Amino acid sequence: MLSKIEALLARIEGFNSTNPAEIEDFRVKILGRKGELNDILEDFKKVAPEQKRELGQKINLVKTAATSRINTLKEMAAEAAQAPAAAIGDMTRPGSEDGIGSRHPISLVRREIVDIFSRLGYTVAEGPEMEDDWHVFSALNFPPEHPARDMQDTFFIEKNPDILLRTHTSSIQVRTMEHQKPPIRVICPGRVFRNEAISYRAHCIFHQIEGLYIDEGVSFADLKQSLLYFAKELFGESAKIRMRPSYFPFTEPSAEVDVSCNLCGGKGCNVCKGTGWLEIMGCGMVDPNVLESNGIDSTKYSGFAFGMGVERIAMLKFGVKDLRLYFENDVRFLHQFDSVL
Ligand code: 2U9
Repeated sequence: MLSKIEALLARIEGFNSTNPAEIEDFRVKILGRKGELNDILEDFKKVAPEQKRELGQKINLVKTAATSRINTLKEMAAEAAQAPAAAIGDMTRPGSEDGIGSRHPISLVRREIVDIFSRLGYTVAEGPEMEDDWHVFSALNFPPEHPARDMQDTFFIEKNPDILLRTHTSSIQVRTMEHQKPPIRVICPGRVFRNEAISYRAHCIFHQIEGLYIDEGVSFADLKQSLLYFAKELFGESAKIRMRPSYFPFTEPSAEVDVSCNLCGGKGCNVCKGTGWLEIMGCGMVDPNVLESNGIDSTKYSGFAFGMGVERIAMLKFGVKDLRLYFENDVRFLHQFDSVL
């Protein structure tokens, strides 16, 4: 009988539940009229008088333990039932905002630019950020003494001056020409790296989009018309462009492209510094030396190329005055572009 009492005590102490129905079942099973404690009390009647004192105390202990355990569990069950309501709190309060992210303004503008050129039949090409001298400089007609080849301007990989971080995405077009014959029509977005002091208008990392079109009979007029279409798509139907002569090692002739200032309609304001024009990109006819270096017959084929900085275009489109904002990931800045598709 002693072992029966001790086994019951162990079960009572080990019982655990916050389910009110389970606790009540347990109570009936142990303390109820036909419960296990009453079975023990029936047996107790038959116990020898000299054992009654010790066993009687043990039975009382079981009864107290069962009552106390059941009451404690009932209280815990009641508290658990209250908890969800307490956690919900005031149900009339407005809900909290879902923390959904938004596209970065650079991604938005890059996608818009890529989409415009896709409509003109360009396909997207990408390439490595870590490059070699050939793909970034030599294949693009950079003379040996060009300043971009200097440690001051380009990030070279230590111990190997042949390996560097690309300073423009033109290396992608060079790689395209390695495995594709003309006609070639590619648009190349990517990050580029230049050893520049960081300021409101310059950063050592920025995003470029370059394009290349090579075929028989491609002319400067094709270049002009393509870029006018691009400017109208990006800045609106009233946009005009103008070209100013420039110089790049990889194009001849070369030009800087300005778009009419969309803020003042060309009258002159503080954004366009009174000129009515905003510089948006560079361009030119691919230098025959570049075509030949890349295995393309320059007597048969000609082409044009252009390049633009995505941060600069995004600054003009969104009126952002400090380029560093694009790299700081301040959500107060980024959330301003939530509704821009
Ligand atoms: C090949 C041949 C020619 C790409 C070009 C530019 C003009 C240009 C700058 C604009 C602002 C870079 O982001 S920026 O600093 N780019 O002005 N880029 S033509 O010409 C190429 C590219 C590849 C094979």
